[in-house]
Amino acid sequence: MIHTLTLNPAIDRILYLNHFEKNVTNRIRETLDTIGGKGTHVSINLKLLGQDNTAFGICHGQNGLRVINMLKEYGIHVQFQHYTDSSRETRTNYLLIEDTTDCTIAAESGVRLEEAELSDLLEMMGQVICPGDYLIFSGDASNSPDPSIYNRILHTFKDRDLRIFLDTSGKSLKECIQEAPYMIKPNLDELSTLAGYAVPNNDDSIIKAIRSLDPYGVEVIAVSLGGDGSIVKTADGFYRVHPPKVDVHNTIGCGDCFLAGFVYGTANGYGTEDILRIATAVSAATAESNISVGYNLSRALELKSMVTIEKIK
Ligand code: TA6
Repeated sequence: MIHTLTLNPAIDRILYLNHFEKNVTNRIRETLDTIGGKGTHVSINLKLLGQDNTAFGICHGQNGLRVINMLKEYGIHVQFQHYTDSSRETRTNYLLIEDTTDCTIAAESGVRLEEAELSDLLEMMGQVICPGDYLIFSGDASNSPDPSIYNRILHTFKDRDLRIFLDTSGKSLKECIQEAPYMIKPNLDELSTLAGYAVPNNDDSIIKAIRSLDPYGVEVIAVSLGGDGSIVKTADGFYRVHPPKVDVHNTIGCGDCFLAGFVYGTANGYGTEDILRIATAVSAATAESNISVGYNLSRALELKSMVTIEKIK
């Protein structure tokens, strides 16, 4: 079984405007609320591929209820701890999407979690997770009182031989990589943080930085380069992946969708190139959508044949 974990879910409030300019009044043309938080997005994108999965998480108040209901609408097994006991509300993230397709996110810090809430979550996860399952840690965890929360979860379920996919940033990424997750998906900034220097944006420098992470024993490192595709280290070597040219409406959520495609291909026994092909195609199809989660599946399948993959090392 595949499970995602979202410790800091959100409502994504999408603000469409012609152009965003600092220090002036910007007029919003249209707004739209959808579900936010990287783990919830991975769950939905997996489900759109036909892959059953469980979404674990913690949420609060009315926004939390909306998050749960949106996940249920997709037919996902929802295992969220929902608290209504105080004035705490699951966060709202503001996504500014301009006509130029430039995107900016202003993310709230989210509800500060309590130790008891984390304990409840761990207990619930313990009842659901089985040996050999896939667990996807996705998104911000800076709202946790325990900065090593992902590590703690891994220690708790050490005997269950889980396959861990990690897509986070900051301290959680630096801490959790120590536990040798199966896959990480850093962008260039996150790779620079891990490598300890500013990695220049060219293939050779990126490969060198990925190699510097060898001591951590992470099998797959997929460095996302936005519209320029990705460079991916796998057990078979390094690959340069070029996405198809698409009519981009918004790039928010493409990384979550890449991860969902990668997990889907891996769970369904695809070879490396086919995994990269499906991950890149669903991600490109997401860029064609004007919201932050979801894509047209038949379009994604059509785009698969337009992904170019080179084995580079
Ligand atoms: O990748 C897009 C997204 O999942 C949006 O839903 C947005 O709310 C944001 O990322 C949340 O990211 P964070 O790192 O704060 O968990």
